[in-house]
Amino acid sequence: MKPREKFDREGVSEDEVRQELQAASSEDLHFRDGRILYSMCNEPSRLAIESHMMFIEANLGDPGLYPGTAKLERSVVNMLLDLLHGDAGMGGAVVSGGSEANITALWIYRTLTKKHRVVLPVTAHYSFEIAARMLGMQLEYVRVDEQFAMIPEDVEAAIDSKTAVVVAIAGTTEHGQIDPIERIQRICEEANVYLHIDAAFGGMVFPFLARAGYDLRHFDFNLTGVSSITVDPHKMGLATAPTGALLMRDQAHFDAIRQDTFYLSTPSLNSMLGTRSSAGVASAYAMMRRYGVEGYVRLNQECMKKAEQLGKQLVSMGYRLAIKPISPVVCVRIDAEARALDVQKKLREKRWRVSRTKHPEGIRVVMMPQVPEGTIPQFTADLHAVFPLS
Ligand code: 0PR
Repeated sequence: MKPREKFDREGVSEDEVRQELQAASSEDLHFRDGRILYSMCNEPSRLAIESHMMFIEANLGDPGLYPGTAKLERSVVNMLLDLLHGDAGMGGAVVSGGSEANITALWIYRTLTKKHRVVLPVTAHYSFEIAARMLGMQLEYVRVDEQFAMIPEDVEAAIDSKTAVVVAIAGTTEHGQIDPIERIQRICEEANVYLHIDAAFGGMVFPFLARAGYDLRHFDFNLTGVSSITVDPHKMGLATAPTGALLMRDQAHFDAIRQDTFYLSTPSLNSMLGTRSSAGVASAYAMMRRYGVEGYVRLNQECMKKAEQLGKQLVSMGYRLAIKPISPVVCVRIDAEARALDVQKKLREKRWRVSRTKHPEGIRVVMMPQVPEGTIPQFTADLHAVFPLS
């Protein structure tokens, strides 16, 4: 399909519009085809889509018109706070995703502290780069250890009188690793510095895996030094996109970004965006109510089983993993960037979509719920064909 060049004077029939949309969609990849192996998003279920559609016109940017939707938002925030050992007295907002949540968190800490330095690991998601560029903040990257987790001593050394916030990650984009947050939060408490946790991916993975008996590092509000958490229902939470959340230990911290909106149904707002999709809020609510904690435990156990199977198979074939998977993210080391690019390209020719990692060089897949059962033997055979070990 060629992109249209003009906005025609007259409209066309609904059928013509449908055909054009169909043509565009047929060029897209779809989760149902089972070839997207690196996405952290999910294939929405019928209930997620239904609830999304039911709230398609609501706008949380003007919550006075949509009190029912606003209650759903508070319910989603409260359920997430409960999951992450917070309480209903804490604050939170549903936002468009992990990027907006991370940018908003840094905006809040920049405003509260009037400081501009951010201490974070080299494995941090690129949304922190965006935040720093938008907010005039300076990123102080600290090293990670051989397991790609932050080194607490380096965090301690990097904090100074200009530090606005320390960022640590529960579920890194590249490896699904958890930083040693228990130790980092102690350092932050002693230094009297805010600590933001990016659990965009891990927030709806690790609490459930922990309940299933996995021995994992702690990262949530149970740790008193944790000031805020990003968590995305549109990843393992099974909500439709765009749906992320920013949870704040101190609800009043949202006041730092409060904006007067005198002509709307509420006098002020405390989010980055004006018009805000409410459809994701509804689908997050629907999926969390439908699954319950135990439903997510089973879902995450299944994904983890697939990741462990894949990891075992790769190791038995002689490949080296970056880390033993602790979440459904699996990374295969490849010695050089050019080689990793080549493997990625050749896998693409075999219709697989995987992404690359930088720390260390490699390729990465994520065993999300929509990845079909039969993927592991097919994928590993194709990987072996394009990346044979000498
Ligand atoms: N924090 C972490 C740890 C993340 O992994 C991500 C995104 C974000 C923040 C930002 O979240 P949003 O993308 O919701 O703003 N992680 C995935 C990634 O960058 C997102 C993704 C999903 C990318 C599907 C591509 C894709 O096809 O890999």
